[in-house]
Amino acid sequence: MENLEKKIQEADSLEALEKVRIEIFGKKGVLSAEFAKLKDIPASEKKEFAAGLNRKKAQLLDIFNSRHEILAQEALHKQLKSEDFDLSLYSFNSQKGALHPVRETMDKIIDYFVALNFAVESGPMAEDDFHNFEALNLPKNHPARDMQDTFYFADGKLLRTHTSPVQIRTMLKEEPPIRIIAPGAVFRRDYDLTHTPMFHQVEGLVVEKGHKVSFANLKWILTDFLHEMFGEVDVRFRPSFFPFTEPSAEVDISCIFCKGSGCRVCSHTGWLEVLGCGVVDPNVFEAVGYKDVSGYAFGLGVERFAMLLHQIPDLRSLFEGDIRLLEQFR
Ligand code: 2U9
Repeated sequence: MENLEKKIQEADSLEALEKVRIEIFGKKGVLSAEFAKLKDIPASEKKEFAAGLNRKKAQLLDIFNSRHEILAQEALHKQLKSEDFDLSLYSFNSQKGALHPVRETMDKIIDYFVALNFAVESGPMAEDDFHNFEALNLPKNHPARDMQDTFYFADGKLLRTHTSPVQIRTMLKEEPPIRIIAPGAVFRRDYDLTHTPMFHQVEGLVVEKGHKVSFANLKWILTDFLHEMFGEVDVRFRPSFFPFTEPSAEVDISCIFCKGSGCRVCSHTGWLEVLGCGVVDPNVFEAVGYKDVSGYAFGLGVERFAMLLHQIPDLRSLFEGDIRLLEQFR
């Protein structure tokens, strides 16, 4: 009994301590043997003997527990030290990460316009009616609001259906000249092979004092942009309609798959629609309090660009999070 304390203190590893534990506290251990002596002790001394034994046991357990904690700490430190690794070491086995094709395409688009001195602006995804519709010449009950099936919140706010409210907010806080792009996620109630309820747009807006900018400037910049993105393609502007631009146009490139001779991707037309654009409608300028200005705007869907650039047939595959898609873009 005398040297049990010393035995515990001298155990120099968790394994050694475990042996001591069994030796002292085990079924066939020292303490069990001591308690067994109880039956041979006269009744008058039993109580005192048992109490003394229990005190000794509690004391030994205390010592054991603190020794165990010290050794466990030591073992942990030892393990952590042995697993220490050098982050600066080069590995031939490194796996390359990849940008998601939507991110990569968006960066490419942004880079083009940033090189031409466009600033990149952003704004809230939860918008109000004024910034998403009203200020963009889409008054309540305007039939064009049906073009965009909108997600509404209970309080009347909505998920922006385009990034155009960013341009509205920019014009409300700044004076021309304005030269911005607004990249970001937008939301529409739509889901099929070519539509997802969330997708990304890059829209652009240029505003100058007086009559400095015209459709001609718009044509030049978008033609140059499409050549930068798709290489040597033909570009054509078709008359179209948007509430926020007048005149408006949709922009096609000659089909990059069949070079214009007709295939399934271009529905045998030889052309792929890639952009919408126009001269900013005077009603939009009026809504933000701009006078005597001229401007043009354009918009594009990033997923559509990514699909064409990487020949991805189903838009939905961009959002399924399947690693097998991403692996192809390392
Ligand atoms: C302001 C004024 C004008 C942005 C424009 C388009 C034409 C357009 C579509 C392309 C594919 C949306 O993602 S898509 O479905 N966009 O056709 N967007 S003009 O015009 C603006 C924006 C803001 C203040």
